[in-house]
Amino acid sequence: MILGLFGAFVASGLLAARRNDKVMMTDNRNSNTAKATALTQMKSSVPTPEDAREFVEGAERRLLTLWVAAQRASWVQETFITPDTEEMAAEADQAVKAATAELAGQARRYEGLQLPEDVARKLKLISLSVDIPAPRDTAESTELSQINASLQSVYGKGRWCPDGPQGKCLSLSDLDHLMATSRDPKELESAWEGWHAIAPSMRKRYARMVELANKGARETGFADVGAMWRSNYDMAPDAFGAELDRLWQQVRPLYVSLHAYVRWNLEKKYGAGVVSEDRPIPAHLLGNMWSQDWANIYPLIAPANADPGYDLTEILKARQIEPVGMVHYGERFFMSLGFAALPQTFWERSMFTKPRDRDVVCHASAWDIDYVEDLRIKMCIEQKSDDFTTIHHELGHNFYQRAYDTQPPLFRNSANDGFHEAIGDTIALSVTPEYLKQIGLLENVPPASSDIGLLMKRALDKVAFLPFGLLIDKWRWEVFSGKVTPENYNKAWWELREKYQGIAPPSARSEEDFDPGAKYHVAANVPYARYFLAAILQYQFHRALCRESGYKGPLHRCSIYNNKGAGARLNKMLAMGESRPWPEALEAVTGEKQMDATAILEYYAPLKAWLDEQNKGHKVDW
Ligand code: X8Z
Ligand code: ZN
Repeated sequence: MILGLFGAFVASGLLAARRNDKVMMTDNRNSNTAKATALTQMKSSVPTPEDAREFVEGAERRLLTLWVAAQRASWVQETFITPDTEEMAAEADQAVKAATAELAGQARRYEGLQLPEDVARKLKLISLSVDIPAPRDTAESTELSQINASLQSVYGKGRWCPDGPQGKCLSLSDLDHLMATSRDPKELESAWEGWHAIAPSMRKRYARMVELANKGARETGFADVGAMWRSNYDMAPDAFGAELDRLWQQVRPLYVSLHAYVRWNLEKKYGAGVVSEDRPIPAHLLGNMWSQDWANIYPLIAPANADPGYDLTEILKARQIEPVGMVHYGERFFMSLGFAALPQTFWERSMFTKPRDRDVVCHASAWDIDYVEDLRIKMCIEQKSDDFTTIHHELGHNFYQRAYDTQPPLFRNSANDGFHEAIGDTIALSVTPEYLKQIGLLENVPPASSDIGLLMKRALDKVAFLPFGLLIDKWRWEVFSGKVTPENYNKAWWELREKYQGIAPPSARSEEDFDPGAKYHVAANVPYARYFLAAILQYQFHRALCRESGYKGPLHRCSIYNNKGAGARLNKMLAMGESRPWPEALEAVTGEKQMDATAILEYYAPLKAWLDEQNKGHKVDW
């Protein structure tokens, strides 16, 4: 699936046994014949580039089989959470982790050899192919896989039962709806706290997971799991950290302007006793459980005289477009760019809506079960605008997966993980009023005077997300490095939330709580810097594809719908998979070799100027 991929490994018995054999041979034989034999064996054991190629190809065959088995087990667990499916998913995950560890250990034999680029790249990618590496010890690696599967289940089964477990309970979907629509601060605060109460039970297990995974990372040659995650970007881990900070500095002024405008408008709405220009914004008032997407409070802060003139949620409802119909709109967009239709099995095997009779992980994801054509999405789609966008996001993963399906298994991935997250979002940026009119969902395209409204709506989703996208892994990197210990998990979390997002918890929190665990990607161990990168990259891709299509107007009104030239350019990059360093993939679409936030700044430039005008006389920053 494209959220997690797999966890860890273990340099297993096989490798240990071989090492022991060698020791016995050299130690116990004293005759000249024995010495000569040992010498020949040592010579023949110096590996050649050909050996390395044979090794990686064998490793790929072995991993592919295990990956497919783990995907199947994981699909069943996430669409039917029971103790049995959890156990089966954990077992399949452990098999992947064990094999990866063993192969990563063996790959070190080829270090220092002059190798063809593709072979060297694959050797490096073996150890990076799991997100959570397991230690060599089988008992520990089993424990780690069980912890991971159980954290995922706790999250999937999470609900809030205000009147106790016998009373009526609210699922995350119910709570999402409440957070999006309620304007009662007390009710919002209770819902926020109710959901966050699922996480304290994860705390101990999370701390143990950190210990075990770090052990695995060290055994593979990384300082800790955070350093391992940062090593996956074709640059030194520290350089990657600096790159994120550089991009954040580029976009921070835009975020700060939006934050200030939202804060004083919320103060107007709720009063200074609830929100004040002197303090960070309370996290429960932003229309989203994690304050990561603020689009739901648009009506509270909508600019006067800039009504975008339509509301996609209303259109979907009025036209009775069902979940599967919404997915078809997404598919047709990709087809308009020249991509082939999704396979029949996609429609038969995907989970589009929340089943009524069982626990599932509703958090949206895209899957490529057999790494060739068994593409699926898993979502609990509702008739609303954000789900329309998320469908495009997920299909972006699926079309990427299919574009690279003829690459060797270790290259069947995106150029870097930010690319995978950015493709569907790039397409969703082309869901403009002009596009909606073209496909018959909208009668009149709103005039240019509506631009501030349109941009504001989008910025509340995309610009508001930026610091959140950054801080999740800032927190995890410090947790994995040991800078933040379990005694400080929550404190460190809220320090980062304040520092980057300028938000505060609705009520006092303590180390009894485990607020990071109330976010899916922490419970499920999915690295998160990818979403920050995607939030920047999607505008870079959008700008390049719009140029390719010959478009000349403002970026936020450009749609590449129906443009085969743009589609071909995009496909060129997708088909490369992870076979080349990501700057080359970026260049294939944009002609640029650096990730660069000037495209997102250009996109929102009219809004930024407008916000700065409105914010005059108000406090900016926190
Ligand atoms: O997890 C997702 C996707 C699946 S890869 C729905 N996203 C992040 C989130 O929900 O936190 C997309 C935006 C950020
Ligand atoms: Zn995604």
